[in-house]
Amino acid sequence: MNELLVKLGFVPFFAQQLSDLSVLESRLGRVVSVQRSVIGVACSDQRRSVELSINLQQAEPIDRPTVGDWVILDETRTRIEQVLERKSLFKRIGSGNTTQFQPIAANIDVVFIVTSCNDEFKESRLERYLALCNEAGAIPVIILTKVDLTDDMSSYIERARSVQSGVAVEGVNALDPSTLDGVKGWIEGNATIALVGSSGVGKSTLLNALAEDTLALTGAIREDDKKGRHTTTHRELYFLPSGGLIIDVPGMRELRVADVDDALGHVFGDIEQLSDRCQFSDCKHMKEPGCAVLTAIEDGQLDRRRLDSYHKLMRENEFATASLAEKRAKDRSFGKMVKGAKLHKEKTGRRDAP
Ligand SMILES: Nc1nc2c(ncn2[C@@H]2O[C@H](COP(=O)(O)OP(=O)(O)O)[C@@H](O)[C@H]2O)c(=O)[nH]1
Ligand SMILES: [Mg+2]
Ligand SMILES: [Zn+2]
Repeated sequence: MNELLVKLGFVPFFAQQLSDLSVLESRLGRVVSVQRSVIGVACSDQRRSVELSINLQQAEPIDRPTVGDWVILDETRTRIEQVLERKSLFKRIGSGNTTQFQPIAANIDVVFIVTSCNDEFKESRLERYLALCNEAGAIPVIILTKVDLTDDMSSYIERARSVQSGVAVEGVNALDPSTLDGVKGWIEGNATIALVGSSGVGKSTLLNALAEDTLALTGAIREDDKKGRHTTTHRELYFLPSGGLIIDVPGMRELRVADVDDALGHVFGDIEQLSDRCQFSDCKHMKEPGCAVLTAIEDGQLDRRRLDSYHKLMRENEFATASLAEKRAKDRSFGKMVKGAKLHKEKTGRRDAP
């Protein structure tokens, strides 16, 4: 197989989807950047700036190409004709009132959930990211940056480990390359990694350190609230000289969950396990008698904060999943109506409703 495609992360999963192998030469590529309607695609012969085919322009947002996607270009090599089936996808619900999924990063193997050893650190944010990451089908690793700025690194590590049983945690000073061995261990072969986390936590700094080059701009955080400015404004896929690819995902202010039932069960495995011992099989762990989860809180075995976070994500998930289902049903009946109108027109030549 073409060496450059392999370096780009091409694996048999994608090769199997090709009916015509001649596309390998210059029509198959990986999306490395998306900026409005201009899409950067790395092919084995060169990097191209292309647009979407008319069909893809009209497709649902989730079906349009995103960073990390494998795509096939048209004959003229100016438009994306097809997006190959994804092996994993980090997605989110769009901001505002739109109940629609937006693809964030496709075909990723590992997600580095980046957070720092200061006031930015919040268990509940990590739990939210973990749910999305488990749902995406990628391995999560929590990266704790700015260990050089705390005297109490071990307590941050302990808190990070508590958000999901067995989750990997690596502490780094992103400004000191000698602290990155643990992180590098997660970048095997030509794996694709997505960097997610609030702005200012050091994602771009970490990327530059791993690449041993200034690939992405970095920005100072505000002293008063430790929040970052949005220095990185678009998503891009970068090559690491040592092998592997990294997608720098700019800080997302709003990160709602949806369709993460199983993932929540995984993140909150401790609560799900306790709930087997609740008196009622449909116990919501609010104030029911014989609730093993509430007893665990009373006994100091479980944090109240964690149960609150679980309830919050469950509610949010139920709400979003319900509105997604409603939207899908609406789209389906709209689709039927359009189809019906077309059929009617074909039969009668008239355009009035059936
Ligand atoms: N002391 C220290 N500063 C860091 C570390 N990681 C990042 N920074 C600083 O934090 C600021 C924000 O970093 P940046 O990479 O732009 O964050 P991003 O928004 O997540 O991409 C910059 O001033 C970095 O120099 C770290 O591990 N230790
Ligand atoms: Mg950045
Ligand atoms: Zn219960």
